[in-house]
Amino acid sequence: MASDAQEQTLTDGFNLVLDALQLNGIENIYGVPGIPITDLGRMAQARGMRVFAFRHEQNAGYAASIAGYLTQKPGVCLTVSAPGFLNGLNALAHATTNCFPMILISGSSEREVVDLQQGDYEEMDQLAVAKSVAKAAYRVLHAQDIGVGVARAIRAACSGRPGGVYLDLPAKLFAQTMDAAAGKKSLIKVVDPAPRHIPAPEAISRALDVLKAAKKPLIILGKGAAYAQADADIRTFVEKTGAPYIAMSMAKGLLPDTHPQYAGAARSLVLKDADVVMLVGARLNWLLSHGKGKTWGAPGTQKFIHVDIDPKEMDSNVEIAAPVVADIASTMSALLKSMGEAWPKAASEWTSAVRAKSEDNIAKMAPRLQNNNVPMDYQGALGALRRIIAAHPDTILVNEGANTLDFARSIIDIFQPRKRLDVGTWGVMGIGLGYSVAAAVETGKPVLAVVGDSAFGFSGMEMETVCRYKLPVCVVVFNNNGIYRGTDTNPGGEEPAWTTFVKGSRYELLAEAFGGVAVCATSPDDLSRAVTEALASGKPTLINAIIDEKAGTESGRIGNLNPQSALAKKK
Ligand code: OXT
Ligand code: ADP
Ligand code: MG
Repeated sequence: MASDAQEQTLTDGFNLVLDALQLNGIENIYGVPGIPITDLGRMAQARGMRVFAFRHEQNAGYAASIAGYLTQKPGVCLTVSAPGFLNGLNALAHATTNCFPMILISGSSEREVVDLQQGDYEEMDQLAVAKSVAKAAYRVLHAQDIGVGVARAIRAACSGRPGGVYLDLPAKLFAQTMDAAAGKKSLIKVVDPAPRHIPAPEAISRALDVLKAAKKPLIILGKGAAYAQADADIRTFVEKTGAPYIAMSMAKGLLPDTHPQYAGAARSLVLKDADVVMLVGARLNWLLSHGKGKTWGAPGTQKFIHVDIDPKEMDSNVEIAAPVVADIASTMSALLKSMGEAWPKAASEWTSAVRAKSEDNIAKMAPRLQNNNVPMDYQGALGALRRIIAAHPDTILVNEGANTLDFARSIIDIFQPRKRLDVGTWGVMGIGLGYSVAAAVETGKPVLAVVGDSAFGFSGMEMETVCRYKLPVCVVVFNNNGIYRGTDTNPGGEEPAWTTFVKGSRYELLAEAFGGVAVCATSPDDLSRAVTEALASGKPTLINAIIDEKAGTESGRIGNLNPQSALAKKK
């Protein structure tokens, strides 16, 4: 047996992992316990770290991913081996795809047994599986390498284009011991985890030349711009150009959506008619129709300026006349410096035409947002929520669904940066409750989650998590009895159509089950009252909002992506 003196000088894998995280300012962990990581969570809690246990790793992973987006520090998700790891992997892929810094730490089984495929408990070569969806993936086999492993994971997650990193920690590692002083020395505090990428002066002057020559400039802000936290400079830059701008969904609120230059309500017009388009932290992917086709102007009539930290993004879909490969914060300050005091504002012919179109669309929409119809339509229900967000602009809106997503995006104005969190690049259902938990934890702000009834089903059990941690989260389920609509019938028999759910489902009872506030809202007035109360009380609340089951459309605003709409066009 070791003497007391000897024991005091030893440390172990458990402690070194936690030491390494804390040394780098990571104090929150999202996960699900089990072999071999249960004690890691217990020890983290004993140190005063915050460990949020979920009911499913996918939701813990989404929480970690959005924690990374909101804080610029990697969000950490902790899972058990094989099945837990795989449940978390979806979120890791999501983080990589959306450029959010995240680390998925999974316990794993014994290397010797796994590699010989001898059937270990939860046997899987997790590192190999993770590699294809992670920005980087590492495995640590020795206690003395934990510091390096964690440091590399942090640097990989945060630097350049952020993304999801996998860190594989085999069970044996946690129990390894080593001299405590040597262990301490082996840890690394990552210096400057996201080094600035300063734009080249010629890239800045090229971009400004293109911008200056524009007759009809347009700025598109994406979630990379929101992530960059260069809010004041972005606003100053946009205002200095006088150009119309649109915000991709999670960039809404970088400048308030009520800003006179905001052209969200003239989206089609500006994408088609602009002669110079400046992308800031937004990719020309499917969400922007790849920068070509009928959404855009005729080929060759539009020039692109693209600010992005990843050089591979340039020319990925169309020619980029002025690439600025750099970080957005450095780019904005360089642009502002070079623009000087007397930068010409965008021509008023263009800005007035855009403004007129926006005002026209906004005026057309306005009366529908006032309706108090029962059953509710999307406009009536979201009109009520729009007024609440306008009155409480620091509320974080989490939004998923199809119609519930698409209507909310255009109806609910956002007033502050990083206050709208949604399905992101993959249009994924299931982010709702995970995002809500992390948004509340990381920011301390109230959260309003507006989710379709299908979307809610992917993470609904986390209502227990919300109630357990007593988080100020109000979930509104837009209950239209199904995916897109509740009216489908099965063309081939008696069983329910595969897009429909039990009619009249009582989603609110899930809150009641866990001691939260449960409300069924049948009118916009009801909904308004219930949400106002929830935000005022900060109590976990679930509101079942009854939406007309006929009100939605197939796939919301992206029905054109269904193969049958291509078939219909051919016929
Ligand atoms: O300019 P024009 O005239 O074009 O008009 C535009 C704006 O100018 C105008 N506008 C305004 N007018 C007035 N006032 C204001 N303030 C204003 N603002 C804007 O409005 C229009 C539209 O503007 P918008 O929205 O900016 O522009 P547009 O053209 O829509 O933009 C294009 C896009 C592509 C950028 C945009 O549409 C977009 O961001 N779309 C994202 C779509 C998306 O990601 N959808 C989610 C996926 S759908 C599907 O896959 C679903 N699934 C399958 C599934 C998924 N996804 N995941 C997993 C893990 N498994 C399965 C499922 C299961 S959805 C789904 C469930 C759905 O059912 P639910 O019950 O949850 O939801 P319900 O549908 O409600 O029942
Ligand atoms: P959206 O969906 O809002 O259009 P995307 O996720 O497509 O946004 O694009 C975000 C882009 O922002 C990515 O290409 C990413 O490389 C870039 N990005 C993220 N952070 C920064 C940063 N700090 N500086 C520059 N570019 C960034
Ligand atoms: Mg629905």
